[in-house]
Amino acid sequence: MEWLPTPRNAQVSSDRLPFAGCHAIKAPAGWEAAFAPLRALGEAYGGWTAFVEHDASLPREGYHLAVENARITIRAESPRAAFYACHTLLQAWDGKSIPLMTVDDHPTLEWRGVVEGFYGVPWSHEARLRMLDFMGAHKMNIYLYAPKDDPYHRERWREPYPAPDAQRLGELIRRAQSQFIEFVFCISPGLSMVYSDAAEFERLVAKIDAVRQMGVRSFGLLVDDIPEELQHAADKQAYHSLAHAHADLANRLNHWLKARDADSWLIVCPTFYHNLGEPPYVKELGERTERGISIMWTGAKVVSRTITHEDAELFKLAIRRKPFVWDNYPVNDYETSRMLLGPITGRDAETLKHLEALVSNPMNQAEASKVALGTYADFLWNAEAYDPQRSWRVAIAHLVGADAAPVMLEFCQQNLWTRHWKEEPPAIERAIEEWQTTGDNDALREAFTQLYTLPRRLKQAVHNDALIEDIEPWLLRLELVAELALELLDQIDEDDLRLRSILTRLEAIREMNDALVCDGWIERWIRETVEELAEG
Ligand code: 14T
Repeated sequence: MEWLPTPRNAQVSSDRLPFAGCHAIKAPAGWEAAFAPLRALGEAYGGWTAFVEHDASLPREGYHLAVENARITIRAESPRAAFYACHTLLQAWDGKSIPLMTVDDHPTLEWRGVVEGFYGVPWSHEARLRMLDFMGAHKMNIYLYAPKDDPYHRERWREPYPAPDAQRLGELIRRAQSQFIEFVFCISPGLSMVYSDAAEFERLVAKIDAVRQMGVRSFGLLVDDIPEELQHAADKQAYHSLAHAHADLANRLNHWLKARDADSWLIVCPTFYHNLGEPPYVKELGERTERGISIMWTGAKVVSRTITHEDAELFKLAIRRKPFVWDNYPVNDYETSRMLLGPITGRDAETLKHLEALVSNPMNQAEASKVALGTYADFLWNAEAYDPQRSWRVAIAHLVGADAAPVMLEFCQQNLWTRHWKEEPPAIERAIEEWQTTGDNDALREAFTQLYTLPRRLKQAVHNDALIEDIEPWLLRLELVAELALELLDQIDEDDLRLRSILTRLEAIREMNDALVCDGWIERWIRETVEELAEG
């Protein structure tokens, strides 16, 4: 079974029964939204009835699902848990039949999700709506709205959203609700706010109140990537330190929120968000910030290749609460020529024990981010059983379908590197090394041909247009550089070197598009080979 995330405990029979939806769903009052995914199949005639029951003894978000002869029973801890049971059921359905099975399931980590927190072009409204659906279907339960380059989020934080933006925001909030996702509206006032000024606080809460009125109860106060010292004379007067100012603002905002809704939630992203708790700022923030306010952390680095449980324990000690992890993978805003299409690794079940939440900061390319995000959904739900390679395959299959999965995997394998995120060198590096010792042009031609045909094979197989649009520059670049590498091999074989023209074409490719594939190995091979041939 290609479930994503992997259920904790599933007994699946080889017996399958035809299934075309339910003709009746019996559930507790008020739980209607939880089985919308089942209802979406339509009301089918014939045997199937779903019985949904509330079971408060189950773990948080836990559910029990049984598919027996023509009868589905779901026991769930909450409507959200019932919603997840429906998705487990739907993932087991092949469009015609469903296996007899029982599933017992609940998540490893309480809060699992996405922070749209990168620099550069924010996701489109459509991409966000699709992302929320994707998250719900993969049992992720929290989305932080924090695109750095939404002007009303950071630069012009004081100004209200214009009506059309506010309307789209409302639509996002409703979509998140329908997917049982906690919508967290974040604001980044730290570039200009005078923290001690009462009028500034009023502006901040006016902005937040408008979003609160749309049904949001969770907010993020982000003061990352701002000057590391207090900027305004009034603040230097009022506060001993930056941490003092931030804690005071967070506490005031939290009181304001709690006075309006006891279930509100405030999450703070500190200025020093990557360390092991040693900066005085972090300790002071931890001391002064009231309990119940969450504090974010990216691990020991901005982009943390690993986040160990030792790291998490140190930061936890400093801030006096479990860190809320803002995980900077697969974000590519710091190196936009690259894509990150590998599974999440470098965090484990032990790490999660010390965390309150973990949200992934993805790429500007929303659809392509779903490869990594699918593996996050799996890891965060069932960390004990997490196998990155299996998860990777399944995440890809969910995104492009089983038939296109092998070719998409081939492409993903070429896009695993950035300055901060390193994997083993790509396979083409081995092929090049071998060629250097054997001089076997045919073997290398074979390897380049695979890469040259990959974009075309991928476009034939993958019918997800948004995904193709996301990766188009990388497909184009791969095709062109692999083609040029093949041309150079031909020139060598035919003893007909036109090196100047090779270099001119390479330059033209670079000028038209700055996407980098295979960690730049093909281009390097062309350049170095041309140089050697020119010398020799
Ligand atoms: F808030 C943080 F947790 C955080 O990670 N902030 C930004 C984030 O918006 C960005 O997407 C991410 C990856 O580039 O890193 C942070 O931004 C930085 C970090 C730096 F070290 C921007 C410039 C830096 F020098």
